[in-house]
Amino acid sequence: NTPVISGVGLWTPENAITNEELVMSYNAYAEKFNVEHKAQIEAGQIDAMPFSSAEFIEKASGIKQRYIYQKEGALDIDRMRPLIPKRRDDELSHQAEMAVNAAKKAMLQANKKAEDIDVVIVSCAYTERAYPAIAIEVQGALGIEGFGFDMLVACSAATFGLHRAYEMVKAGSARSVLVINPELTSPQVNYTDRDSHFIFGDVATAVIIESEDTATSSHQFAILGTKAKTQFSNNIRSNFGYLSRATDEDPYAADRLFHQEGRKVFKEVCPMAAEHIQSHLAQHGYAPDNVSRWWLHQANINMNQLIAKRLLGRDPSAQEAPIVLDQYANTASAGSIIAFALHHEDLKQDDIGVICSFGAGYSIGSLVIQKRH
Ligand code: CO8
Repeated sequence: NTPVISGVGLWTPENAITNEELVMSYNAYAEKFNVEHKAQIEAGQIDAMPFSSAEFIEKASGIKQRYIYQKEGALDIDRMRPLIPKRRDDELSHQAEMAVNAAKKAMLQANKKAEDIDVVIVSCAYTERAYPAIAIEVQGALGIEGFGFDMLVACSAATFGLHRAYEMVKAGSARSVLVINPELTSPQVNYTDRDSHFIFGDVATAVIIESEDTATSSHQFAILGTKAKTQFSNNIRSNFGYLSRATDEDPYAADRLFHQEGRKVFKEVCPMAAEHIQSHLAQHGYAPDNVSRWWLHQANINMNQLIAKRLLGRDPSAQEAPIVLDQYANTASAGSIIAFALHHEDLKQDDIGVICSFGAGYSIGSLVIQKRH
């Protein structure tokens, strides 16, 4: 009863922001701040805001642009956050809409109808409300019986969601599981922070996992095994949460948004991820050289190259370890699934691949998969 990935869906927002547009907006904001606070800056009471640069962003991260669910507001220097219209309780929520868009594509690719699916997992870095679960709203919108639930595991939400789906199918408790990652990150980006304003983009991905006995799609990957690891770290953090109404904090304070110690993350996560992947492959009797494709978490191009180099002892080719960061930026947990969605059809029967996330938590999640046909 081997669980297989039988369909993947990628929904990309219509709007994109290039590095140049982003930097123009940030620099105008910084300049305005510096003019307005000239006296305090000159008196040494506060620091002047430094300027950002498109060249730095591309070199440090590999990002050229990012997609955004709602562009309005994000580049407005009097706002610096997207303006997303509030929806009524009787309308489909924003994240559920993103999720449904990706889910329909995955279902189509897997030849699955609503009645074939038993479970919906919505797994991402943030959900727009606590309850009812976005997954249950999506389940209702798609007309799926059975049950749904939400999971939050930051960067590893997608892989950890796939792990749960694998277990349910393997145990025979579900026929097909739909795992969706509606990553609406832009409301959590601090567009006034030079170090992080460029990192994230919005996207939704979806994957169908089912038993090999029922799978009929043209591209199927058997899941040979899953492996997860977490280790607590404050180096990537958001203090946004429901307690803030009681703690009387400024709802716009910088610590309520995504913030990180990027250098520490880089140094600590790269060796952890390489070691994790190596030991996961070894559990299945494989070495990194046996792997035809690496669908790695997409946080930073230098990170991916370093991890792949540690594993292979050489630079990976663009085909071996595809990068989608240039177009999509970091999309929290969805990055490795975007890479998989765009770069899996050319693999040959029996080729081995690794899907692996790494990041906030810290959390690492991997799947060793093998092309069936
Ligand atoms: N423009 C120009 N200069 C800049 C800019 C900029 N935009 N930003 C920083 N600089 C400057 C710095 O101030 C510094 O100057 P100085 O040397 O004078 O101090 C210099 O450039 C170098 O800065 P850094 O040392 O910070 O630069 P790095 O080369 O280390 O690159 C990165 C910075 C890109 C952040 C890099 O450290 C990195 O990618 N680290 C790992 C990041 C990572 O993996 N993060 C995980 C993200 S978490 C995640 O994936 C999901 C979380 C949940 C979702 C959240 C959704 C909102």
